Amino acid sequence: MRIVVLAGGVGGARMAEGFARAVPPQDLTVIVNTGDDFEWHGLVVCPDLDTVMYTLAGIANPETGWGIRGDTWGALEMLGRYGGETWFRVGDRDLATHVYRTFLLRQGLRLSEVTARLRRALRVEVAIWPMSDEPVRTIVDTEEGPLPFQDYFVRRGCQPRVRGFRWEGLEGARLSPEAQAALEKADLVVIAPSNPYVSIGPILALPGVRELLQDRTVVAVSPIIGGQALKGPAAKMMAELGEAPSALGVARCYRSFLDGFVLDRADAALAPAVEAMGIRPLVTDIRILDPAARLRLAEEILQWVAS
Ligand code: FO1
Repeated sequence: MRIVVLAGGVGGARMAEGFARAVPPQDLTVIVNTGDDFEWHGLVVCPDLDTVMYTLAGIANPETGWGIRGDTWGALEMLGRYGGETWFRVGDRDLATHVYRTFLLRQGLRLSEVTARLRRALRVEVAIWPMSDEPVRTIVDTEEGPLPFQDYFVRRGCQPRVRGFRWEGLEGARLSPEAQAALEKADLVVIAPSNPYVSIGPILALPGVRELLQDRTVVAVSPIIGGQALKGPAAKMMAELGEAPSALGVARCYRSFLDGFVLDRADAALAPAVEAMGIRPLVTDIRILDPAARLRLAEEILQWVAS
């Protein structure tokens, strides 16, 4: 069975790791959001791609979910001494990823090719593809005006109230050819427990993706439990956009193409409403903080889809 996981950052990486433990590497492809990407002191940083890659390579920082375990901060300290901005914390080893990625991109390689080189060097056998080779940048429209995603997320700590989202570069962007091929061949597409607006939203906004998903078996895992996001600002964003922050609201975002929806036991009471949308619910434990839980959830989803 060929599985494609659509992923954002930490939640996406955790779900991808569960499937990476459950199936042979050639059966799994992870398509990753690049709307969070930005230029940092002249370097191309792709936080979600790196979070997925470091997690599958077994070198992710377990405390933050992003960055590299045991990384040091010498370069960042030095940048600060020069008066450079240091609110986005790049560790010394992580820095090498951005240096080498930028170097390869400047040589003319596509982001997909660069990503394949990096993950293979880290002995990651699972294919990880950026959603697009063209830059797409999430802009968060807030009550204080438009903010580039990392400015909103890291520098402002998600404080400004959200009014909506836009994607710069979307007009000229398309699904990367590798991601497109994987989706076309997929027997099962799993939408990871990632933020539906800023992690999965950019992937779905690319031309043709929603149409492709309508022809496939698609299940999504809720990033919300009991009205609270597993990680990050998803629940806060939903509330500010006038949507009740709940797993049901997430299912609604995907309803036009969704076949199944995985929600937590704490939200079991929402299952009938999911079913009423014509979507099969699976109620289980969706907290996947450790590798064993990630594998267990992936296996449960596979058994459920097969049944
Ligand atoms: N998130 C933070 O909250 N603070 C940081 O300083 C930070 C640095 C960082 C460096 C590299 C990287 O790959 C990710 C980093 N992140 C940081 C996480 C990142 O902003 C978010 O995980 C995603 O963009 C949201 O999915």
